[in-house]
Amino acid sequence: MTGPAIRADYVSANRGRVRDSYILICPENLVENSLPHLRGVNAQPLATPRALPARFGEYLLDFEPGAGTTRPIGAGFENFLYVLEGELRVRAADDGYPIKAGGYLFLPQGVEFEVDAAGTARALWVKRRYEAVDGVAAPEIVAGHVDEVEHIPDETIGGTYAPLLPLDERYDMAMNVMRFDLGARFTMVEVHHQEHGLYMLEGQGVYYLGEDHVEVAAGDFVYMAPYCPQYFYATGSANAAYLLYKDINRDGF
Ligand code: UGY
Ligand code: MN
Repeated sequence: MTGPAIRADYVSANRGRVRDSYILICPENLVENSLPHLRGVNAQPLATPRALPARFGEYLLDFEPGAGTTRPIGAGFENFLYVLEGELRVRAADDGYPIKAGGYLFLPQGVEFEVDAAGTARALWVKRRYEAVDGVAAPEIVAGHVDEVEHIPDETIGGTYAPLLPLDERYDMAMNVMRFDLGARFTMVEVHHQEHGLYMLEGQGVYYLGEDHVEVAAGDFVYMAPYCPQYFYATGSANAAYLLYKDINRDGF
């Protein structure tokens, strides 16, 4: 006897979770949201300082055709944009940056930006306050595309990582695309003082977070607080990939 399929609107089908050391938000958990000076953009917060101890913001931006900023935004923060679908046109520091899917732009604190989309587009926006250090130079604007970045094998994750930003000490944040062949797995459980914002780009897997095993799939977002034990293995029938924010090169004070 076969019963009816489990409906996504059944409460028991919810996968979203809030725990002491992590938060999982799935596409079906997202609620429409708007932000000042972004017209025609559904700007859904994934992480903000309201979530556990997060020191950064990460937002999923859905642009209607012709949508965009009504004035420059991003003042007082360093900002990072990664295009998931469609194309964005960004203007910053007297330059224009057309960004297609897989493309990205990092703007150091002090550089505001305007953005619009001719067609529908989807992007991630990460922002945080820059932690300046005496004797360390300020970071510079970085524009690129994930396909032009070297994918470096990393035994500890059983996959590869592509650093979208330079990893030197001018930068206090890393944005890495991590790729995993089907069946790949970490070779250690990480516990570290840095926090993560993880957006699943492709495939699926099981994430060990805190003391839980949690299934994750493309479109899911995970916030990992400092010291959250973490371990990933790729499951399903295709390779997996995620975009990972990490605070780096600073001592935690
Ligand atoms: O660099 C990292 O901390 C990374 N390996 N963590 C992760 O993918 N959860
Ligand atoms: Mn980690």
